[in-house]
Amino acid sequence: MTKPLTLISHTLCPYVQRAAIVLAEKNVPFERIYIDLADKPDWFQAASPLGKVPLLKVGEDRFLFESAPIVEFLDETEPQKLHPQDPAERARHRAYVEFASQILNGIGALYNARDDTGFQAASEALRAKFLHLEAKIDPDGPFFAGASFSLVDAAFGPVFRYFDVFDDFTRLGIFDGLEHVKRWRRNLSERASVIGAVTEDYPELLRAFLRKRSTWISHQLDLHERSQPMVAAQ
Ligand SMILES: N[C@@H](CCC(=O)N[C@@H](CS)C(=O)NCC(=O)O)C(=O)O
Repeated sequence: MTKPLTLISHTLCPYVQRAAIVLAEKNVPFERIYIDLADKPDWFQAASPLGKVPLLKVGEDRFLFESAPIVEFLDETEPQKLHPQDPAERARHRAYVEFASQILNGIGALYNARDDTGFQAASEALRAKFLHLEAKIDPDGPFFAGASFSLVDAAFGPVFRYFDVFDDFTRLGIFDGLEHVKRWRRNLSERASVIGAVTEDYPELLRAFLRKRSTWISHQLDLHERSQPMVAAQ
């Protein structure tokens, strides 16, 4: 019997989520190992040339690294293609997966901004990217390119998940008036593969990560939490 694939993960990593979503979309059984990126185990250092998750273990001592080649490998080897047939359209989808990575960098800029000015600048830069997407998403949905879930959708599920947590304690307005993007966001958030790509405590883990940053967003979170009535101990 062949051993199942193993996804080497971190609880918050959006790139790991891409691989988990693709595995779930294709109904591929897999194991998941979580590592502490602040204390990387020796075997991980040896297997990951860039020291990053995700890794996909595909055989004895055989690891794939970088989310893009990992999801492309899964698309090539498992049935139910998530990339389009047409080469030009496939190239366009690859470019939008990269676009999602650039948005993740923008989200990093947002949560690392030290003051309101930096925060607003990061927020506006993100809005400009979503404005672009508003004109590119299939207007009939439900997904990026219409009826079929694609690797672009797998890359954007984890992007929107950040905003689900941010929206609980701050008002960003990034998606105001972007009706196609809002509908796409909602559809992805309801997709089983996207929901199952993280553990149930993801929102609390992300808030804990934000609290530790001492940046503008941590300040917003702190203000929000102080304004909440104390939950009585059970
Ligand atoms: N380009 C990489 C990015 C992966 C990445 O940035 N992973 C982060 C966690 S989300 C990581 O492992 N960071 C550990 C480190 O840089 O030490 C990919 O697409 O897989």
